[in-house]
Amino acid sequence: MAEEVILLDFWPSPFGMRARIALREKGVHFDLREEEILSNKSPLLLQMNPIHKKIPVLIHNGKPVCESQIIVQYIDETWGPESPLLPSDPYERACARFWADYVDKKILPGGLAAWRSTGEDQEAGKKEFIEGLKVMEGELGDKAYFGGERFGFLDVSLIPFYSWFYAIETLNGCSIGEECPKLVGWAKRCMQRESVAKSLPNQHKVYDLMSGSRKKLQAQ
Ligand SMILES: N[C@@H](CCC(=O)N[C@@H](CS)C(=O)NCC(=O)O)C(=O)O
Repeated sequence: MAEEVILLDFWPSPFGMRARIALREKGVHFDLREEEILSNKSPLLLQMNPIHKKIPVLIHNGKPVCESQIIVQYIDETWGPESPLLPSDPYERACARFWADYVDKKILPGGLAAWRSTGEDQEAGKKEFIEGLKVMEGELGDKAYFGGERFGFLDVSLIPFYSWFYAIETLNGCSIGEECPKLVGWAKRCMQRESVAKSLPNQHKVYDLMSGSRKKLQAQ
């Protein structure tokens, strides 16, 4: 029986991008279903993720897997063992998971505050976002990818935020390229992969969305 793989998604979501990249890295054919996440969640989404009611949800032969980092690990364990995303060494695997968690705890909230807040909170958000990226740049060092020569789990976790860079820079008057040149070099390297290039939206489209929703929030 043919496998059925459905991804409930929303185009600007960095979490959705992780799942898209991982599926494409593994060469899995999937049915991408765009959700109207802000205004009209589908009955399928509510049924498949009744706890959080959020995308992404991967539905594999009718069974849902939720939460982007868990989805990427599920994809890694289910398909393409010859091209693993997570390292085989348990300690290196633990480190990759630690840093992916750091991305969600530091870079995500910083980026959200730099996007949605104003005044001091916006400035603090921008600082947190850039500080987090600098820490990640230190972790990258001189390697091609976070795991060394191979594109892997931590690259998948962080690269979606590259699609936010132009918007964060424009809304906050900063240059991430000047602050983190090696990290931007890494991001450009990742963008040469088809899996990544196909999964990240255009940075100007993300800017339009962010600046539009920012104006709406400020008008409230
Ligand atoms: N921790 C979740 C976060 C997922 C998430 O926040 N998804 C957003 C879209 S970017 C969503 O579905 N929001 C709908 C809502 O909050 O109601 C993950 O890693 O998958």
